Amino acid sequence: MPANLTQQYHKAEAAYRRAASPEEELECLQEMLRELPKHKGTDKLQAELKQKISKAKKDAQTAKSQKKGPSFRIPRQGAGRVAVIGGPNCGKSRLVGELTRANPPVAPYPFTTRELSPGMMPWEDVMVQLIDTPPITADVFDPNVLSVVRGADLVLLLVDMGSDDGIEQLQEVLDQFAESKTGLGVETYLDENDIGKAYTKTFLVFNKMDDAEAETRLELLREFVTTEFVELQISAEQPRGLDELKRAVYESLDVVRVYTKMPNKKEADYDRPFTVPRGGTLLDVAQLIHKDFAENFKHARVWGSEVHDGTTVKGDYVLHDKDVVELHI
Ligand SMILES: Nc1nc2c(ncn2[C@@H]2O[C@H](COP(=O)(O)OP(=O)(O)O)[C@@H](O)[C@H]2O)c(=O)[nH]1
Ligand SMILES: [Mg+2]
Repeated sequence: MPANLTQQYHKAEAAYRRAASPEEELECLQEMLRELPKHKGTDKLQAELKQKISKAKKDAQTAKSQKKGPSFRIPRQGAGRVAVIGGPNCGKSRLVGELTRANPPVAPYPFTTRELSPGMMPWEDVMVQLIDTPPITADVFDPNVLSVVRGADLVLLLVDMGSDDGIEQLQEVLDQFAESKTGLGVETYLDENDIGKAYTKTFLVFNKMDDAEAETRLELLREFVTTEFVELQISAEQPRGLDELKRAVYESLDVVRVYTKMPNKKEADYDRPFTVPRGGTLLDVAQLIHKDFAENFKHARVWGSEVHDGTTVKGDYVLHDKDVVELHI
């Protein structure tokens, strides 16, 4: 990695990884190129970016002429986005239904969920967006599922432990991703040796552990499939293990909560925290409130566990979980 990449560059790179269309990819790549410090040490990266830009331009042209565009446009909401994926009938819709207020159709036959359906999962005082997806098999792999996985902060890969087919179905899903430019990873990252390949952090979730033969199947599964993903055992139906799952999901997002307070008010707005990635600054929060707000922002006072109450700070102040901030413009 060349030295001194700006924060803007890293943001554009993260957005590039999530891009859902060639147009978005192009915008992000152009931003990355603008933000890249131009010197000998970045020659290689510059060349790579230019190569990707010309490819994205072509792709954007093709997409335009086919007039298809991405058919999935679910706005991001809440502290993060989680894709729930797996083979047919493994309980994806049931799980999303249990964890959110959404009501995706649940049925004892495969291929019920043809479209993507989002729902919001409450955890403590924040919300996390879950997206239910159509099943993946050796024959069927909806490109929309790929875009959702690519743009997600976390993937829950469900395995049907209530059926003898669960192991094979899991293998089929893993095989599909192995052949794709979108990968399932222990962490989220861009593959530096394979242009355009991006991995999204994945948890392996064994569902239907209430089934009498689930334990036996799990032992068998371990003989055939090895992954390094974090593993969780649940029953969406019973339900069992869902609190642990929710906590693990929230923690994996690695965000901090911030409560804002108006200068003229005594109490902060504790109902609706803003969330920013850990390491985020006051300016990031100001940006979330309003673009103008970030531009006109002068200073803030902070109350929290790591600072003296009411300390005056500038935009580069790094936030801690549950800080209360009073922004002044
Ligand atoms: N025993 C048991 N059945 C479940 C569980 N989760 C889902 N199911 C059942 O499995 C079937 C498929 O569920 P569904 O959510 O539609 O699967 P999807 O195709 O992955 O969305 C339904 O009959 C559910 O009631 C579970 O934890 N235990
Ligand atoms: Mg479904």
